[in-house]
Amino acid sequence: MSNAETPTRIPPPESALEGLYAAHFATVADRYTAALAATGFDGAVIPAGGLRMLFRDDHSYPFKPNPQFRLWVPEPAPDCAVVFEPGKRPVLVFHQAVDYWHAPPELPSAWWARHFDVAVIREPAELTQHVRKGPRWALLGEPCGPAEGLGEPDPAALIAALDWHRAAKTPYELGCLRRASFLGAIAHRAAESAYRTGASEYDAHIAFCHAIKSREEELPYNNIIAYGRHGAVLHYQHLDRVRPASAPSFLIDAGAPCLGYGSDITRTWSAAQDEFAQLVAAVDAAERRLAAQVLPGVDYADIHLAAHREIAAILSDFRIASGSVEALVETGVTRVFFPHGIGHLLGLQVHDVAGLAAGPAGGERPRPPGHPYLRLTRRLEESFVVTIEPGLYFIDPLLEAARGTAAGTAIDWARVDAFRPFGGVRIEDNVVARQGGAENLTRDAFAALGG
Ligand SMILES: [Mn+2]
Repeated sequence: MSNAETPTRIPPPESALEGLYAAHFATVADRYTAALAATGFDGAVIPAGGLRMLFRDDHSYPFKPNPQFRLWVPEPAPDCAVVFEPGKRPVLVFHQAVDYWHAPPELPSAWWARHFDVAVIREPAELTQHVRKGPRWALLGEPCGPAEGLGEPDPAALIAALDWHRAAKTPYELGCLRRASFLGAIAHRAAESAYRTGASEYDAHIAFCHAIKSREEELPYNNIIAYGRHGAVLHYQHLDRVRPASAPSFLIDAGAPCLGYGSDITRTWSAAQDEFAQLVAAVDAAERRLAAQVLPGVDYADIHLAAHREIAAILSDFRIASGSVEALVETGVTRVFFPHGIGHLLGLQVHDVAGLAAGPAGGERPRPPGHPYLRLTRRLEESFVVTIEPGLYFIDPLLEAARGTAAGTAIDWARVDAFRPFGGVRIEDNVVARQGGAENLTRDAFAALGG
């Protein structure tokens, strides 16, 4: 973006999001009020969730708060809950155990806390004392104590009505996501530098975390750090401690957190100025064209289909496959090399909710036939935040399945073999649908860092 509406290029620190939170809080309260009324509930109990213990052990998995709770509370602690009744001040029921093994959570005094009445409990079971008898409650999450009296668990109609509206982000949420992209860009730079100076996958991962002072468990999802052929595994999960003798390419799919929101960014690098670097540049250029299509009113499935035409053109330009763009799409050649969706909604959850929803009353908007992995089929609206992530990979099992089929006859197998050691390319940005033009949070973030 370079027009006059460009937001401050370097996002403010988290404390500066304070000014946007009051309006966000009001919007969430309005959405809850409308959704509860539409589905016949008088109020909602929204637990943060608790610490899950390992089987027959005395310590826990990392705390991953309930996203419904996090929509309200930027800095959650375990075993808390929001109790919301339309027209009343929401109550934050705050669990502060008497516990000398752990540092007890401090009563929230941050900028967001003054929007709540805070009620301290010493045991999770005391939550029920803060839920009035009589009203019809919905229980949106897993209580840590007894669920009795806390309402109907996870009512589908209410969840559908609430989730539908999470696609369009409030200015506060956009601020969080803008900052998450900025932090992600900083960390990506650190990981790339580590790759270029001899680090292993594991060390590049640690460089990523260190650059933004994040613990692994705070990241929005597990980092995908893939050297060479590992890049052909879409969700490659190992972090090899030893750098391989040959690491001709580096695919990193990793995001940074900001108050519960996360970025989801992928870059691919070639070690040399070789043909794979040109392939990366071609996918990068296609990604920019696709990201520019993120506008209100656009059917997201059309961007996905446009991505297949982009991939077809690249396959043809690089003589990886032969045939017209239409033929390469129609015969399924592009699906061999680009076997996932073009992206998804992004927010409190990396694959954010209601991507396939037909409306606030539920139902599903079907995927285009033959595209089973597309996670978003809605028409974009102002302030929707999505990823755009075209890829082009050399995936052995998909290539083997194509050999001998109509798609296989279009593929130049010698060219495929030449590219296999590089694994694949994916380029992924986080983009806001805006009437005046797509706002690319990720490109803006890298640009703010210079380059
Ligand atoms: Mn993604």
